[in-house]
Amino acid sequence: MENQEQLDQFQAYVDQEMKVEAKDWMPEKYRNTLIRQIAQHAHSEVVGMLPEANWVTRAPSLKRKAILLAKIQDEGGHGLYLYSACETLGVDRDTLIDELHDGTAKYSSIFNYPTLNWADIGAVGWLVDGAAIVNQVSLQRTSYGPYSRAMIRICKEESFHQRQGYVIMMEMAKGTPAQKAMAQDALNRWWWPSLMMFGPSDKDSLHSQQNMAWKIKRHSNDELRQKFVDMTVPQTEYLGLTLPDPDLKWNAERGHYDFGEINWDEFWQVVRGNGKCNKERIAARQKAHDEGAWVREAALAYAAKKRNKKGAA
Ligand code: BYC
Repeated sequence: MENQEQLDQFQAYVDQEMKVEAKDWMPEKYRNTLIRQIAQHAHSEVVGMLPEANWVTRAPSLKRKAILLAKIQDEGGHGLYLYSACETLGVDRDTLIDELHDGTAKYSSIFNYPTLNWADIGAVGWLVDGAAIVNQVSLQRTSYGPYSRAMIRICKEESFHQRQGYVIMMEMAKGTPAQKAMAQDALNRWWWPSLMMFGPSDKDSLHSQQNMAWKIKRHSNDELRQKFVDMTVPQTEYLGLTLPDPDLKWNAERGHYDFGEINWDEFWQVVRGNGKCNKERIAARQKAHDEGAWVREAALAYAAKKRNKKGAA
């Protein structure tokens, strides 16, 4: 049973910027909210492989195909670090995967939008990985040690991902009028969903207040969203493209860009499973899991064989 003294001591510990480690005492609510967030993050990495995988066989050159493959492999690796970080909290990976497949666990709304053409791969790298970096740089300082260390490693790779997307956008935006139109169209479709990645506005965020007090989150959803907007506007201007928001304008008083209202109805619809690709994504993950059963069985059999050999020796 938790008592107030333990909770106060825990709060004082995180207030000193000390990292909480797997074997340390922690409030059950702290443990559970971390399992929820890290699992959602891990699921996002592996589901996030799907929209990009859609273009591996249709990449416009061998070089682009190799780069895209490397990026998608990185995402699988991120999923691995994050599932491992989550397991340190006492939950096993099979349970987490089951929760993804049965719809109990969430993953980022962004991956329920389709990648319709090659320009989308540029927009995803630039905007989706760009938004992910803004969120994850802040999570490098999260109070749970294993999550923080996973984030440090992941952020290094994400910078390359964002860059490869921006390079695709640069080539298309500076290419033929048809290529530029494709880049603009991709930007139009990915801009608002990218802003939704940061979660509901602060006033509607369920977990922010407690999670910021525990230093799991270091900045609020709206603060990070604003940071992303401010960073992306000059990048868009450099491309010669236009963000699809008539209300976007510099606010000298605030020192930030003002931007239009997000369609929260669309956000919640997608989060609740009614986006364009929710069903397709889960079906693809379930199929990959089923088809990978023999690999898991073979790995277990090999481990048992090694253990037996060691025992005999
Ligand atoms: N999508 O109280 P709130 C990548 C849910 S992968 C879906 O503000 P919190 C990449 C939220 O879970 C990067 N659901 O929550 C990979 C909660 O529901 P529950 C993924 C969302 O946790 C491959 C409810 O709404 N990054 O970059 O304080 C290729 C209320 O929200 C979303 C991460 O996962 C959403 N967008 O804050 C390319 C970052 N937003 O659980 C790229 C880690 C909110 O109560 N996660 N919800 O039923 C976080 O930083 C935080 O969890 C969030 C939300 C900022 C997302």
